[in-house]
Amino acid sequence: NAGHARIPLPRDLFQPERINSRGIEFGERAAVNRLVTDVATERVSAVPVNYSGPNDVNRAVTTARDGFSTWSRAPATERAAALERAADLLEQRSARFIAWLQREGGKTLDDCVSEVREAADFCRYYAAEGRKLFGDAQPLPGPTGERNTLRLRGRGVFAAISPWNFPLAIFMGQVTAALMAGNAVVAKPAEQTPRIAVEAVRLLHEAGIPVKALHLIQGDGHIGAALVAHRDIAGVVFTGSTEVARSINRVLAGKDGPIVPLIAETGGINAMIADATALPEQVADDVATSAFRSAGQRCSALRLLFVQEDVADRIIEMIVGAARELKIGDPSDPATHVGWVIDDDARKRLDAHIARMTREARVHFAGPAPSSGSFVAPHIFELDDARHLTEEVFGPILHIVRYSSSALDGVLEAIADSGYGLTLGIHSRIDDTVEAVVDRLQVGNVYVNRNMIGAVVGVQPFGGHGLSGTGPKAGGPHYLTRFATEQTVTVNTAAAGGNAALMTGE
Ligand code: UN1
Repeated sequence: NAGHARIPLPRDLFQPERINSRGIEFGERAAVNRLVTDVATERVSAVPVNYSGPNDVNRAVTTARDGFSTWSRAPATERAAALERAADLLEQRSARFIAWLQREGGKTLDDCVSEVREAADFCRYYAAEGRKLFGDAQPLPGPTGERNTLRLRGRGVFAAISPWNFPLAIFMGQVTAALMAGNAVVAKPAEQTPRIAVEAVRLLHEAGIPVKALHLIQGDGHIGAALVAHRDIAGVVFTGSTEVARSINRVLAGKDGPIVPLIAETGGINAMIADATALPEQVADDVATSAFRSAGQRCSALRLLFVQEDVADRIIEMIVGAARELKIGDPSDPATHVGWVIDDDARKRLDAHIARMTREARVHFAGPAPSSGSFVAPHIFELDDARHLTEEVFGPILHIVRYSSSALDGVLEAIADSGYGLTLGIHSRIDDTVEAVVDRLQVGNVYVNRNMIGAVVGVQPFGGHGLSGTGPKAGGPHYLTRFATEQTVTVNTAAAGGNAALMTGE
């Protein structure tokens, strides 16, 4: 790949001392060496990251409780203003964040640019929603002589556990929602992407979030479990696998003390249906984008395409053509479509799936991949039964199943039976078919005659049902309410000596 123009990267990016910071509570345990691939040199190097231990968790949560009492009383306008400053700072420093996302996340330039924008969108969207929801108490109807109001307030200390695939956008989305609702936060980013989280937290502190109200701890699932298990956690927001969401639920269920809500956004075996009336060129384009962009490492990504048999050969040929056009390689090269998968463990898991599919399914496409680095080439397999795909495969691997025109019901049944319900694509020019499919399936995000990734904050609120999560949807109008408790105040306005301020609602 030598010779491609590269984005100049900050020199100090990989200096270990940059990882430690005031207000960021970790380091009790000895440094753990994370293998990080430096895209500038294509060299894998070990970067020491200090993992937090149980004492760090305890210190962070205890300090955050303190931070909560002040932050939760700050006016909503002040909390919103801090989020808006964070959005401004993100935009001013987008070049640095793009560089970190590339180096630590292995993402392509397009993906990094979109992700920084999405992170800023989350800040601005939750600030705007928060001004409406957390401003004045809402008056409620009531009989004469009584005044009722409803207001939302923060719950306490929220645990925010975020994934490596959107290490900036989802991290910022979770944290800013919890903060806007008046909570203090202890955030635990994915162990694969610790550095971006450090920079994000620094930026939020600089934007005006009090250091005591926002803490960062680092580590793997053990430290996440210790955080969730802490007695003073008032809520958990999590994005990641269904399996981990279940284990969080078990930890929460086993705790003495208050009942703690979980907001979870998990995986999916996301399907697309293309019938005989679909436009083949558009299907091919949308399938390639949905299945292979971001190396398939999005929970929204397409895993399973159902194509009506009359048009299947033609459509599959066009999808293979589109896949052939994809350039896989150095994510810092602007021409690259498919960059790294996150790490070597991910590569091995995906390679094992590819080996199994190569034995058991029909291979339509097996792309070339550079021999060094954690690359997985796009693959296209055809299965004779959708039920052979039983779990989410988090990479650039597309599975196709043909169906006959009389078998659409069976297709919908297979999709429903998976138990997941995150994204769904449908390509058809028959309105009745589209309506019937949308109506039959409990799926969080449905995309008609377009690709099925890239939900825009505030425009396509994102999140699913069943094995795909609890809702409410991120980037949607109901999200913030789940981070808050509701308080109804009923005042007997006829009573003498009542509290004057409460009576007038001031
Ligand atoms: C995820 O992959 O965890 O619609 C979420 C999209 C993104 C959300 C993906 N906004 O592709």
